[in-house]
Amino acid sequence: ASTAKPLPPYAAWKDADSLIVHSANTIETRRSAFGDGIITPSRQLYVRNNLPPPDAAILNDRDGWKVEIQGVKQPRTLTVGDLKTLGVESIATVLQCSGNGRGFFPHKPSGTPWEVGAAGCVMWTGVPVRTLVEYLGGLDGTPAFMTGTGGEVLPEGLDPKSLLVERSVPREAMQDAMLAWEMNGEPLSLAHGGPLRLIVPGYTGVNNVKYIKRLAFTAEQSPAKIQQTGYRLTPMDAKPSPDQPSVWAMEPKSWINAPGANGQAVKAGRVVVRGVAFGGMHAVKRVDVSIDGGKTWKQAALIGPDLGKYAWRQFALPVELTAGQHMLVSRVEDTQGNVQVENRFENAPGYINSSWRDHGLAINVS
Ligand code: MSS
Repeated sequence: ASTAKPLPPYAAWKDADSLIVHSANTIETRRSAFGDGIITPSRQLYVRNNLPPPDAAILNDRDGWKVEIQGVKQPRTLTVGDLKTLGVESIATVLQCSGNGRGFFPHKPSGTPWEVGAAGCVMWTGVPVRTLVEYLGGLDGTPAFMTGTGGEVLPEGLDPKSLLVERSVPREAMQDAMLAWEMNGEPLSLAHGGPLRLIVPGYTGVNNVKYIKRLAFTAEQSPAKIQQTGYRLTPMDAKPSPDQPSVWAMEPKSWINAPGANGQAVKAGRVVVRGVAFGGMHAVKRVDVSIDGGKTWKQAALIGPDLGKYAWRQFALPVELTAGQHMLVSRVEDTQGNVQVENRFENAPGYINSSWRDHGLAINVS
């Protein structure tokens, strides 16, 4: 459309046709652009930055990038080059913004009105945090949190705590966490946090700190605003406060991407309904699909490879569609018996919308 905003320079290499540019720091994948492959191609993956990304010059010497490790027996500053000598693993995770699905909240929370596209399934390569901690002599005591600090240069004259991207997650999350330097088989781009990024599998996007310059095991949560009052499940009529639950673990969620997303034409007859499903912290057990808005359900097949419990699964169900309006919905169940919620959990900032109703795909079959 003529009103479409251009991709910002740091993301100019992305596929504009697959993306909705809400702003220079919020770029969403179109529902019709997810495709049927399990890994979301980097050129189609959403972008969210709370601050403008650092200068691209930080990628000139990737192996020279420094990260300070604290809260271990032998605290040290290591370079990416050093990290590469310690170990390497790959893990596929769903990267999903805490506010994905915010656009379906009827009270129109402030923030980007993401629909389904602030999410993707990504392959990361780097060193496991537990390998790093072991190398540095183990944890110093039993700190409650793992805290990652983003490497953005903050403007002067403002309280750094009001801007700093620093997030704390419960210490247990270190078991599967990684410091990653590669994404989908390529050196990590600036848009996605290169040269080095913290990956916290199962946790929402904001906890996956880009351009990480410090990883600390801490007794307290970060004093940064983004931790203290930002990203909290604030009740509808309340003010954000540190005693409200922090946005951490993701919930079981699925949605349908085809046929008919973004107004694509659908002909009556046999079609294959396709979508993606994930459990958040646990593997997907099954996905059910309904073509009548949730009145009747049929179990879909999980297709494609299983890339582990933090990745999403693709699902497919062949159906016969008659001409007219149809509401396609899907519902996932994880291996622990947790079922995707029917209705969103109302909260003022519009986080963690996992409602299968909200994510229904209304199509017009001719
Ligand atoms: N990191 C940093 N350093 N900075 C910023 O800003 N953001 C967040 C994460 N990390 C940031 C970081 C968010 S918020 C998100 S989602 C994510 O990131 C995204 O990613 P990508 O790659 O897609 O862009 Mo919401 O929850």
